Amino acid sequence: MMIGRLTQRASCALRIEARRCKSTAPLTSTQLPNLKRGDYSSLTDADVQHFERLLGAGGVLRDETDIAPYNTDWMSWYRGRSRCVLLPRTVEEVSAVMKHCFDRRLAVVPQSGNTGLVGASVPVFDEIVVSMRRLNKRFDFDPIPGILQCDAGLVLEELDTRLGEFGYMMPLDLGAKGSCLIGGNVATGAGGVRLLRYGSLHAHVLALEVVLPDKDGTVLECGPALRKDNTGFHESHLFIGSEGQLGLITQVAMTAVPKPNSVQVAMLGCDSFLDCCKVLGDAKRLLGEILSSFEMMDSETMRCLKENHGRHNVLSTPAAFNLLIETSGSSQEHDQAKLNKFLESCLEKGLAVDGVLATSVEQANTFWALRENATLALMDDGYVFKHDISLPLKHYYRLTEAVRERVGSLAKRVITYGHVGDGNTHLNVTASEFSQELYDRLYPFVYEWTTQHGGSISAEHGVGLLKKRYMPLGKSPAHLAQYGRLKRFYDPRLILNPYKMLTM
Ligand code: FAD
Ligand code: 2HG
Ligand code: ZN
Repeated sequence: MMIGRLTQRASCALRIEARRCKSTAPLTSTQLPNLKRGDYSSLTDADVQHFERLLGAGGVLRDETDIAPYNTDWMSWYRGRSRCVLLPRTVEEVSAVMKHCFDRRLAVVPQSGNTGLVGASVPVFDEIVVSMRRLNKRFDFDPIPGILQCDAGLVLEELDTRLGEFGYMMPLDLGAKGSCLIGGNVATGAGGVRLLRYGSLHAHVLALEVVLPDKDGTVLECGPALRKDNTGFHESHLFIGSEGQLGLITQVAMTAVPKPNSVQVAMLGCDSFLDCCKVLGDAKRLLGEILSSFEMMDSETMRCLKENHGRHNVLSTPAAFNLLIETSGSSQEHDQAKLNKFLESCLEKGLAVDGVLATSVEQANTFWALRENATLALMDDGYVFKHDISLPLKHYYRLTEAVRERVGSLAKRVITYGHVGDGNTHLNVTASEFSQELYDRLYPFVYEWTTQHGGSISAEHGVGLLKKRYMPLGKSPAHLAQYGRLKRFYDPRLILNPYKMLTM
């Protein structure tokens, strides 16, 4: 029943790379005819020559086939018409690029791994894409205080692996870890499956280096890389979740966390969502400091994983809800005893109808593969309406039920999985293709229901183009006006990632 120290978990990296090459999405400008191109300059041959001088020929992509993956988002919902992708390798190059774009009033989209799920990382019209992929040289880690300083273009999984050599790991873990870049993670304020244990990026980011879209391409050092610094406004926090609206993040300093010696994984089946909540309460109480993930997949998710991917549930008793519970700690004996006691108590109290502990690293990876592949499995249905919502737990699954009732047979599936330990639901509605009727049943219903029940329209994926129109549901006019003033302060010509999160 027991497992030892877990090594790297499988990730969706390869599948993500494969998907990135498809560009079947309709043009965004055709989908959103009311969205008009801003008053920006158009790219000229002189601009291209200037960029080639700054970045070298390999730093400027112009070929349509090479550019196609940068124009389309991971979900293939949106497609822009950029004719130029820039690949700077240093902060000086990013600064020179932004200075030129400011001078010429050229619109720019910062892009990292392009795994974002709200259409924020791709152009809408002909914006220049500044890809951060090649800004990936610096990796400095001081293992005593556990502080990492690195270039923004390093892949999250690579950072995790390199930190592993020091007995540390990243406090952040998500299914796209093989493709997303740390700068992109910071810019989205990504959450993931370890947030319950280690907290959000706000708890870990110490300092950022950011290039501003102003006349000098100013390089801003936001904070020293210290655990404690109580001078000034802690500006780096403003860039966490800023979605490329305020500046380009070029370096990140953050805390890493010691890699646990013992990782245990269990799956529990519950008959009701109320029971899931009671199990969560008990997990917090009985597992305490070793609880590291508390994820949920409903029975529809399990059915989809089986039908579309041939992946079978690890529980033999079918249950309405499947909980994936992970503990991470320093003592295998202690952690196993705690988890065993906890599982027994859930079964004895009748909160769970079935439960299984992973007995090997391979088995634990199989449990996690179910959760991490849910996103990919449901895409095989055809079209996905995706939601990333925060809700008080008492309303968490009521949203799914309300949506099921509302869409009826118009949907192929209404699926929910998510970071239930953080109150973060991923409600996904699938159909064989885009349906306007289904769309009209879903929106604005889903987001209005969410805010009426004390939730947030975005828990971790951000706003982007997808949710921009619903921003007023969660933010007052005074808030939005303040955001507008901030935007103009950092980006006076409004050249950075236009048409997205902030309406100007
Ligand atoms: P991109 O998608 O390239 O960019 C995202 C945004 O940041 C854009 O607005 C872009 O303009 C901006 N940006 C990018 N780089 C910079 C920079 N250096 N400076 C300034 N702005 C920048 N997200 C979660 O939160 N939790 C999850 O569990 C999770 N799981 C996922 C699983 C899968 C299979 C997939 C496909 C996605 C998942 N995501 C998840 C969403 C996504 O991976 C995250 O939002 C991630 O942080 C995006 O990083 P990226 O490098 O791909 O950024
Ligand atoms: C996850 O938690 C990601 O797996 C993706 O945030 C969510 O597929 C989704 O809807
Ligand atoms: Zn998530």
